[in-house]
Amino acid sequence: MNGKGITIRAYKITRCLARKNRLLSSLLEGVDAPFADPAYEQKNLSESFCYTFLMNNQEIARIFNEIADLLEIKAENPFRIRAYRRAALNIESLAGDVAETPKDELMKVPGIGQDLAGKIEEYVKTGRIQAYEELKKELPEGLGVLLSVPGLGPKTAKLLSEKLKIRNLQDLERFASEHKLSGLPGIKEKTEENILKGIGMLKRGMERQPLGKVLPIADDILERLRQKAPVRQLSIAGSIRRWKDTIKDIDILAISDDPKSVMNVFVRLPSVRDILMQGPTKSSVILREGIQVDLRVVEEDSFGAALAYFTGSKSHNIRLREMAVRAGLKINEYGVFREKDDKKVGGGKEEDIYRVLGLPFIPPELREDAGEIEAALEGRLPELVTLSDIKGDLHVHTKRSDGSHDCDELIQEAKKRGYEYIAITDHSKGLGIARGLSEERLLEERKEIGAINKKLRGFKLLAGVEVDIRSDGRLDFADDILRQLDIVVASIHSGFRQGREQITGRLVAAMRNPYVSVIAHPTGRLIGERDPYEVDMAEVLKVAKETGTAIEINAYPLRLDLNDVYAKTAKEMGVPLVISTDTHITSQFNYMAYGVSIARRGWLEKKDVLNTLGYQSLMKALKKKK
Ligand code: DGT
Ligand code: CA
Ligand code: ZN
Repeated sequence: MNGKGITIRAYKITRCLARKNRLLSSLLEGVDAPFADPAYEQKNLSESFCYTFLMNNQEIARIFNEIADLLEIKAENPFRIRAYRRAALNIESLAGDVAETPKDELMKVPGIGQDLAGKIEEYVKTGRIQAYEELKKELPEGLGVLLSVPGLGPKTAKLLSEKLKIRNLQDLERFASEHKLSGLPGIKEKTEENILKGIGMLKRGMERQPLGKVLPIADDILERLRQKAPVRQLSIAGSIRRWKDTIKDIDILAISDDPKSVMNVFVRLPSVRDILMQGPTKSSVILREGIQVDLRVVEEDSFGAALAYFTGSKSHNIRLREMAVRAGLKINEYGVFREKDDKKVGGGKEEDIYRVLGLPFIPPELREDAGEIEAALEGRLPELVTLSDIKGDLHVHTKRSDGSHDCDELIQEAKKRGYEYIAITDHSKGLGIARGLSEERLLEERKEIGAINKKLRGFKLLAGVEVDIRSDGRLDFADDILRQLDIVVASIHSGFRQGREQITGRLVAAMRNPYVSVIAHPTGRLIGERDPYEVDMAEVLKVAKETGTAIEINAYPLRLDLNDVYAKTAKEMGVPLVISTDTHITSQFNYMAYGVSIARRGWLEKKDVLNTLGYQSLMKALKKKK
């Protein structure tokens, strides 16, 4: 490890601590919100968790990616193009806000040199990057819009712009649906279909955004309200509190003796673009990012009832209200009332709602009317896995492939999170763009890991690989290589558009290999960017059970697959599961919280998740298959 690494980490820790007590820690620890269920408290986290997807970082990453696209259209130096893309990737997942990071610190981030650090500085100071503005002027108008369509690359965008003078989405949609694109060089009917799919995804993406993007924005608003508005209590509600993977809008509840002032602060927050309505008990605004935020100020003795009501889900609440009616009670957002004389019997605390119905507290992640009420009635609610149950991360990349750190740096960060082990799973040779490892480089890494393990105390590295399942269904490495490893994670990175049988067949074949331990990101989706591939998940889970192959819940906020619904099915079938972050830069270890939230929404308990096991038991579990 070098001095450089230490400075970056020291910086990140400071940032993390500064961000303590914020939304996520309150969501996880019950600091502000009255969470009664002790299993719900995911301690440990506030120390290590800090946010990614920070707004400035995201915007700069977007601009850098667009610069890369524009440079590509101009056929400029491929190294420069790659530099922009690499910098974008790393900025996106940086722990600290770039706006608050000094230039010399920025330059220690992998991929950022003098030139790009200067551009970031310029953006922070002036809100724009001159070179980017000029680049846009040089190229036809509307190219940026075309490039924002998922799956539409620079080459096609340029072609459509030049040959058909397409300048906006409406035109693109019309041309594609009238088959006026096919016939252009390189464009087939399939391309038209994909463009239409991309437009659909773009439109849907405007309606619902990934949790990983919205949560930090909500956190920022709560923090500003806490600092500037006279609030006694604040809580997030709605789908964010339930940790749904995508979010329509942000719902916030507050208690205050001076609601008017609270609302005045709220509608004037710097990130507010439009005010939809402003009243003493409810105000709604639209943020710069296009996301709506509703803030409600409620009475103290109604706070619990309002929290339950606005946390939802709607279908969960409907069930509760039906139960209440049968018990001669009435539940609404103000409290619980006796039907016969309207006497209020609860509502200050959220537990009241469940207590009056004779139910234990139901964690927000379960409130989807997916059997949780029956389970609560019968006393068989799951004891949900928590972040502090996680003992290690089984999907981690180093800079040998497309990660940004060496093993030592990863170990230090993993230890900070209280882990006992991590698995090094670099890409295999077939994945050229990710600098996938050849057999020789993999075995070299295996040797290095052996040497490091000899020196380590109380921590272990697992020697692994993320072996590519090729388009033809074969694995990238032969068995005599795979059998030398502690863990083999197999996944699909190509041939996403193959048919259902073919893709299912590839995954099944991988699982039938005795050395494959885990199937990673099993549906290939990228929320808002790429739909899942066609796959028969029931068949995949059946074979996973049969062969003893684990299925991954990938915690990367745009992946989050297996999703909650399939995670629950997998648990019921007895399929072993792992929760992994697919870390490429150390701040991404923090994504584990998102993975755990999916697991919780899938009813998983500690015993259902392999990486809650200590090192010895984990190794035993991994060997069982072979
Ligand atoms: P989303 O779509 O990500 O915003 O999901 P939610 O669950 O946050 O939905 P939202 O924002 O429409 O409403 C927040 C909560 O408020 C919802 O989970 C339940 C409650 N709620 C909203 N509208 C109604 C309604 O018409 N009837 C009932 N019973 N509850 C409602
Ligand atoms: Ca909502
Ligand atoms: Zn990976």
